[in-house]
Amino acid sequence: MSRIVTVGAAQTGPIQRDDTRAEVVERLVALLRQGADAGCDLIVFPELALTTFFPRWWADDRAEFDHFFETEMPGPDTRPLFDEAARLGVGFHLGYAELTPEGQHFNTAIVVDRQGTIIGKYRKVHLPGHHDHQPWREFQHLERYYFDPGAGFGVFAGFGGVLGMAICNDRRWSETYRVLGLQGCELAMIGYNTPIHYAPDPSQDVLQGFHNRLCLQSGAYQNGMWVVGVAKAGEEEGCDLLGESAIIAPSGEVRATCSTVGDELAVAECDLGLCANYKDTLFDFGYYRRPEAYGTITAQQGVVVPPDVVAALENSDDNDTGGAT
Ligand code: CDT
Repeated sequence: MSRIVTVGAAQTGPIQRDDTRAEVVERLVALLRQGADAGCDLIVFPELALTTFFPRWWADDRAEFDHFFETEMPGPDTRPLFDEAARLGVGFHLGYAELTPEGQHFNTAIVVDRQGTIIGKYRKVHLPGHHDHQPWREFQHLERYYFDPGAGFGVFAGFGGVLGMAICNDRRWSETYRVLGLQGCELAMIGYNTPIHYAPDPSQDVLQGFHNRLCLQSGAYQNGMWVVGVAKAGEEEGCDLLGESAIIAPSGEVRATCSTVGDELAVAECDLGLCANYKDTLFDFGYYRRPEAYGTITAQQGVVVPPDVVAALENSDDNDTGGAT
Protein backbone atom coordinates (compact mmCIF):
# COMPACT_ATOMS: atom_id res chain seq x y z
CA MET A 1 0.00 0.00 0.00
CA SER A 2 1.48 3.33 -0.92
CA ARG A 3 2.23 5.95 1.73
CA ILE A 4 3.59 9.02 0.01
CA VAL A 5 5.66 11.58 1.91
CA THR A 6 6.86 14.41 -0.32
CA VAL A 7 10.33 15.30 0.91
CA GLY A 8 12.46 18.34 0.15
CA ALA A 9 16.22 18.02 0.52
CA ALA A 10 16.97 21.64 1.49
CA GLN A 11 20.66 22.05 0.77
CA THR A 12 22.19 25.29 1.96
CA GLY A 13 25.14 27.15 0.57
CA PRO A 14 27.94 28.21 2.91
CA ILE A 15 27.37 30.04 6.20
CA GLN A 16 30.19 32.39 7.10
CA ARG A 17 31.44 33.08 10.60
CA ASP A 18 29.88 36.53 10.80
CA ASP A 19 26.45 35.51 9.46
CA THR A 20 23.91 35.98 12.23
CA ARG A 21 21.45 33.26 13.31
CA ALA A 22 18.61 35.56 12.22
CA GLU A 23 20.09 35.83 8.70
CA VAL A 24 20.53 32.06 8.46
CA VAL A 25 17.02 31.35 9.75
CA GLU A 26 15.66 33.72 7.07
CA ARG A 27 17.37 31.55 4.43
CA LEU A 28 15.92 28.39 5.98
CA VAL A 29 12.45 29.95 6.06
CA ALA A 30 12.78 30.81 2.35
CA LEU A 31 13.59 27.14 1.61
CA LEU A 32 10.68 26.05 3.79
CA ARG A 33 8.29 28.25 1.77
CA GLN A 34 9.73 26.95 -1.49
CA GLY A 35 9.14 23.43 -0.19
CA ALA A 36 5.56 24.21 0.80
CA ASP A 37 4.93 25.61 -2.71
CA ALA A 38 6.32 22.37 -4.16
CA GLY A 39 3.91 20.31 -2.04
CA CYS A 40 6.46 19.04 0.47
CA ASP A 41 5.36 17.39 3.72
CA LEU A 42 8.87 17.36 5.18
CA ILE A 43 11.93 19.55 4.58
CA VAL A 44 15.37 18.22 5.50
CA PHE A 45 18.07 20.77 6.40
CA PRO A 46 21.80 19.93 6.80
CA GLU A 47 24.08 19.19 9.74
CA LEU A 48 24.98 22.31 11.81
CA ALA A 49 22.55 24.27 9.64
CA LEU A 50 22.55 27.40 11.82
CA THR A 51 26.27 28.23 11.86
CA THR A 52 29.50 27.92 9.99
CA PHE A 53 31.30 24.57 10.46
CA PHE A 54 33.30 25.89 13.44
CA PRO A 55 35.25 22.64 14.19
CA ARG A 56 37.59 23.74 11.39
CA TRP A 57 39.22 26.10 13.92
CA TRP A 58 41.14 25.49 17.12
CA ALA A 59 40.36 27.51 20.25
CA ASP A 60 42.62 27.04 23.32
CA ASP A 61 39.53 27.41 25.45
CA ARG A 62 36.64 25.37 24.03
CA ALA A 63 34.19 27.65 25.77
CA GLU A 64 35.19 30.44 23.36
CA PHE A 65 33.04 28.61 20.82
CA ASP A 66 30.01 28.07 23.05
CA HIS A 67 28.27 30.88 21.18
CA PHE A 68 27.95 28.51 18.20
CA PHE A 69 25.76 26.21 20.36
CA GLU A 70 22.00 26.38 21.06
CA THR A 71 20.96 26.18 24.69
CA GLU A 72 17.26 25.91 23.83
CA MET A 73 15.29 24.67 20.85
CA PRO A 74 13.40 26.57 19.70
CA GLY A 75 15.16 29.64 21.05
CA PRO A 76 14.47 33.26 20.19
CA ASP A 77 16.38 33.06 16.87
CA THR A 78 14.95 29.73 15.72
CA ARG A 79 11.36 30.36 16.82
CA PRO A 80 10.46 31.97 13.42
CA LEU A 81 11.38 28.70 11.66
CA PHE A 82 9.07 26.67 13.93
CA ASP A 83 6.27 29.23 13.60
CA GLU A 84 6.48 29.37 9.82
CA ALA A 85 6.62 25.57 9.53
CA ALA A 86 3.50 25.25 11.69
CA ARG A 87 1.74 28.00 9.68
CA LEU A 88 2.57 26.19 6.43
CA GLY A 89 1.78 22.76 7.89
CA VAL A 90 5.20 21.44 6.84
CA GLY A 91 7.55 19.42 9.05
CA PHE A 92 11.32 19.74 9.08
CA HIS A 93 14.60 18.18 10.14
CA LEU A 94 17.34 20.47 11.44
CA GLY A 95 20.95 19.93 12.48
CA TYR A 96 22.55 22.22 15.09
CA ALA A 97 25.13 22.33 17.87
CA GLU A 98 23.49 21.65 21.26
CA LEU A 99 24.76 22.72 24.68
CA THR A 100 22.84 21.00 27.48
CA PRO A 101 22.14 22.47 30.95
CA GLU A 102 24.66 19.90 32.30
CA GLY A 103 27.36 21.40 30.04
CA GLN A 104 27.48 18.61 27.45
CA HIS A 105 28.12 19.52 23.81
CA PHE A 106 26.48 17.52 21.05
CA ASN A 107 26.22 17.59 17.27
CA THR A 108 22.44 17.18 17.17
CA ALA A 109 19.51 16.82 14.79
CA ILE A 110 15.78 17.04 15.44
CA VAL A 111 12.66 16.23 13.48
CA VAL A 112 9.62 18.48 13.86
CA ASP A 113 6.05 17.60 12.88
CA ARG A 114 3.59 19.72 10.88
CA GLN A 115 2.35 21.40 14.08
CA GLY A 116 5.83 22.60 15.00
CA THR A 117 6.41 20.01 17.75
CA ILE A 118 9.75 18.23 18.12
CA ILE A 119 9.03 14.50 17.70
CA GLY A 120 12.59 13.15 17.63
CA LYS A 121 16.14 14.06 18.59
CA TYR A 122 19.42 12.42 17.62
CA ARG A 123 23.01 13.13 18.77
CA LYS A 124 25.86 12.23 16.41
CA VAL A 125 27.50 8.90 17.27
CA HIS A 126 30.54 8.81 14.95
CA LEU A 127 32.67 11.91 15.58
CA PRO A 128 35.32 12.21 12.86
CA GLY A 129 38.60 14.09 12.73
CA HIS A 130 40.89 14.63 15.72
CA HIS A 131 40.88 16.01 19.28
CA ASP A 132 44.15 17.96 19.24
CA HIS A 133 45.44 20.99 17.36
CA GLN A 134 47.22 19.87 14.16
CA PRO A 135 48.65 23.04 12.60
CA TRP A 136 50.07 21.14 9.59
CA ARG A 137 46.53 20.85 8.22
CA GLU A 138 45.08 23.50 5.92
CA PHE A 139 42.09 23.49 8.28
CA GLN A 140 41.21 21.50 11.38
CA HIS A 141 38.47 18.90 11.85
CA LEU A 142 37.99 19.08 15.62
CA GLU A 143 34.67 17.36 16.17
CA ARG A 144 36.37 15.08 18.71
CA TYR A 145 37.39 18.20 20.66
CA TYR A 146 34.16 20.20 20.56
CA PHE A 147 31.53 17.44 20.81
CA ASP A 148 30.61 14.60 23.12
CA PRO A 149 29.48 11.41 21.34
CA GLY A 150 25.80 10.52 21.21
CA ALA A 151 24.56 7.28 22.76
CA GLY A 152 22.85 5.51 19.85
CA PHE A 153 20.41 5.48 16.94
CA GLY A 154 16.70 5.68 17.71
CA VAL A 155 13.65 5.78 15.45
CA PHE A 156 10.53 7.91 15.67
CA ALA A 157 6.94 7.74 14.47
CA GLY A 158 6.13 10.57 12.08
CA PHE A 159 4.63 11.41 8.69
CA GLY A 160 2.92 8.01 8.59
CA GLY A 161 6.13 6.02 8.90
CA VAL A 162 9.23 5.09 10.90
CA LEU A 163 11.84 7.86 10.78
CA GLY A 164 15.53 7.74 11.61
CA MET A 165 18.39 10.22 11.72
CA ALA A 166 22.15 10.09 11.32
CA ILE A 167 24.66 12.90 10.89
CA CYS A 168 27.37 13.28 8.26
CA ASN A 169 30.23 10.88 9.12
CA ASP A 170 27.63 8.37 10.42
CA ARG A 171 26.65 7.82 6.79
CA ARG A 172 29.98 6.17 6.00
CA TRP A 173 29.39 3.38 8.55
CA SER A 174 27.21 0.43 7.55
CA GLU A 175 26.36 -0.13 11.24
CA THR A 176 24.41 3.15 11.24
CA TYR A 177 21.91 2.02 8.62
CA ARG A 178 21.68 -1.51 9.95
CA VAL A 179 20.87 -0.41 13.51
CA LEU A 180 18.20 1.90 12.05
CA GLY A 181 17.02 -0.85 9.69
CA LEU A 182 16.66 -3.31 12.57
CA GLN A 183 14.21 -0.86 14.15
CA GLY A 184 12.14 -0.72 10.95
CA CYS A 185 13.40 2.65 9.73
CA GLU A 186 11.70 3.66 6.47
CA LEU A 187 13.22 7.09 5.96
CA ALA A 188 16.63 8.19 7.23
CA MET A 189 17.54 11.88 7.24
CA ILE A 190 21.26 12.65 7.08
CA GLY A 191 22.70 16.16 7.01
CA TYR A 192 26.37 16.69 6.20
CA ASN A 193 29.31 19.14 6.01
CA THR A 194 31.94 17.33 3.97
CA PRO A 195 35.16 19.19 3.13
CA ILE A 196 36.37 18.18 -0.33
CA HIS A 197 39.96 18.14 0.93
CA TYR A 198 40.86 15.24 3.21
CA ALA A 199 44.27 16.06 4.69
CA PRO A 200 45.31 12.54 5.89
CA ASP A 201 44.91 11.17 2.31
CA PRO A 202 44.35 13.82 -0.40
CA SER A 203 43.99 11.07 -3.04
CA GLN A 204 40.41 10.81 -1.71
CA ASP A 205 39.58 14.42 -2.62
CA VAL A 206 38.42 13.61 -6.16
CA LEU A 207 36.34 10.71 -4.81
CA GLN A 208 34.28 12.72 -2.26
CA GLY A 209 31.15 12.80 -4.45
CA PHE A 210 31.50 9.13 -5.36
CA HIS A 211 31.97 8.03 -1.75
CA ASN A 212 29.00 10.11 -0.64
CA ARG A 213 26.64 8.47 -3.14
CA LEU A 214 28.16 5.03 -2.58
CA CYS A 215 27.34 5.18 1.14
CA LEU A 216 23.87 6.69 0.80
CA GLN A 217 22.83 4.30 -1.97
CA SER A 218 24.15 1.12 -0.38
CA GLY A 219 22.68 2.06 3.01
CA ALA A 220 19.28 2.61 1.41
CA TYR A 221 19.29 -0.61 -0.62
CA GLN A 222 20.72 -2.97 2.01
CA ASN A 223 18.09 -1.86 4.53
CA GLY A 224 15.11 -1.15 2.27
CA MET A 225 14.76 2.48 3.35
CA TRP A 226 14.62 5.95 1.84
CA VAL A 227 17.75 7.99 2.55
CA VAL A 228 17.79 11.76 2.31
CA GLY A 229 21.34 13.16 2.28
CA VAL A 230 21.55 16.95 2.57
CA ALA A 231 24.67 19.10 2.35
CA LYS A 232 25.84 22.43 3.60
CA ALA A 233 27.84 23.16 0.49
CA GLY A 234 30.16 25.61 -1.22
CA GLU A 235 33.09 27.72 -0.10
CA GLU A 236 32.77 28.38 3.62
CA GLU A 237 35.55 30.41 5.20
CA GLY A 238 37.97 29.25 2.48
CA CYS A 239 37.01 25.57 2.84
CA ASP A 240 35.24 23.86 -0.07
CA LEU A 241 32.28 21.74 1.05
CA LEU A 242 30.69 19.01 -1.07
CA GLY A 243 27.15 19.59 -2.42
CA GLU A 244 25.41 16.75 -4.29
CA SER A 245 22.49 16.41 -1.87
CA ALA A 246 20.30 13.50 -2.92
CA ILE A 247 17.17 11.53 -2.16
CA ILE A 248 17.68 7.78 -2.55
CA ALA A 249 14.92 5.18 -2.90
CA PRO A 250 14.90 1.79 -1.12
CA SER A 251 16.02 0.29 -4.44
CA GLY A 252 19.24 2.32 -4.11
CA GLU A 253 18.21 4.50 -7.05
CA VAL A 254 18.76 8.26 -6.93
CA ARG A 255 15.38 10.03 -7.14
CA ALA A 256 16.35 13.71 -6.79
CA THR A 257 19.57 15.70 -6.57
CA CYS A 258 20.87 19.23 -6.09
CA SER A 259 23.08 20.54 -8.87
CA THR A 260 24.54 23.71 -7.30
CA VAL A 261 26.54 24.45 -4.17
CA GLY A 262 24.08 27.08 -2.96
CA ASP A 263 20.68 27.17 -1.25
CA GLU A 264 18.66 24.69 -3.34
CA LEU A 265 15.73 22.35 -2.92
CA ALA A 266 15.50 18.85 -4.46
CA VAL A 267 12.08 17.24 -4.14
CA ALA A 268 10.93 13.62 -4.39
CA GLU A 269 7.71 11.80 -3.64
CA CYS A 270 8.89 9.11 -1.23
CA ASP A 271 6.52 6.15 -1.10
CA LEU A 272 7.22 4.52 2.27
CA GLY A 273 5.23 1.50 1.02
CA LEU A 274 8.14 0.74 -1.33
CA CYS A 275 10.34 -0.20 1.63
CA ALA A 276 8.40 -3.46 1.98
CA ASN A 277 9.55 -4.51 -1.52
CA TYR A 278 13.02 -4.92 0.00
CA LYS A 279 12.34 -5.42 3.71
CA ASP A 280 9.94 -8.31 3.03
CA THR A 281 11.95 -10.04 0.29
CA LEU A 282 15.73 -10.06 -0.30
CA PHE A 283 16.38 -8.19 2.98
CA ASP A 284 13.83 -9.95 5.17
CA PHE A 285 16.04 -9.62 8.26
CA GLY A 286 13.94 -11.94 10.44
CA TYR A 287 14.20 -14.76 7.91
CA TYR A 288 17.74 -14.39 6.57
CA ARG A 289 20.03 -12.64 9.06
CA ARG A 290 22.52 -14.71 11.08
CA PRO A 291 23.34 -12.61 14.18
CA GLU A 292 25.16 -15.59 15.72
CA ALA A 293 27.75 -15.14 12.95
CA TYR A 294 28.15 -11.39 13.52
CA GLY A 295 29.38 -11.34 17.14
CA THR A 296 32.68 -9.67 16.24
CA ILE A 297 30.83 -6.52 15.24
CA THR A 298 29.81 -5.67 18.79
CA ALA A 299 32.50 -7.61 20.70
CA GLN A 300 35.41 -5.76 19.14
CA GLN A 301 36.17 -2.15 18.08
CA GLY A 302 39.42 -2.26 16.06
CA VAL A 303 40.89 -4.79 13.66
CA VAL A 304 42.38 -7.98 15.12
CA VAL A 305 43.98 -10.29 12.57
CA PRO A 306 43.77 -13.77 14.13
CA PRO A 307 47.19 -14.99 15.42
CA ASP A 308 47.16 -18.08 13.18
CA VAL A 309 46.71 -15.86 10.13
CA VAL A 310 49.53 -13.57 11.30
CA ALA A 311 51.79 -16.62 11.79
CA ALA A 312 50.90 -18.09 8.42
CA LEU A 313 51.71 -14.81 6.71
CA GLU A 314 55.05 -14.56 8.50
CA ASN A 315 56.00 -18.03 7.31
CA SER A 316 54.68 -17.58 3.80
CA ASP A 317 56.90 -17.53 0.71
CA ASP A 318 54.65 -14.74 -0.57
CA ASN A 319 56.46 -12.45 1.90
CA ASP A 320 59.56 -12.75 -0.20
CA THR A 321 59.05 -9.88 -2.60
CA GLY A 322 62.23 -11.04 -4.26
CA GLY A 323 63.97 -8.88 -6.74
CA ALA A 324 63.72 -8.79 -10.46
CA THR A 325 66.54 -10.82 -11.95
N1 CDT B 1 30.92 16.65 9.33
C1 CDT B 1 31.50 15.47 9.08
O1 CDT B 1 31.24 14.49 9.77
N2 CDT B 1 32.39 15.45 8.09
C2 CDT B 1 33.16 14.27 7.80
C3 CDT B 1 34.51 14.66 7.34
C4 CDT B 1 35.45 13.54 7.43
S1 CDT B 1 37.07 14.04 7.36
C5 CDT B 1 37.52 14.48 8.89
C6 CDT B 1 32.54 13.37 6.75
O2 CDT B 1 32.57 12.15 6.97
O3 CDT B 1 32.06 13.85 5.72
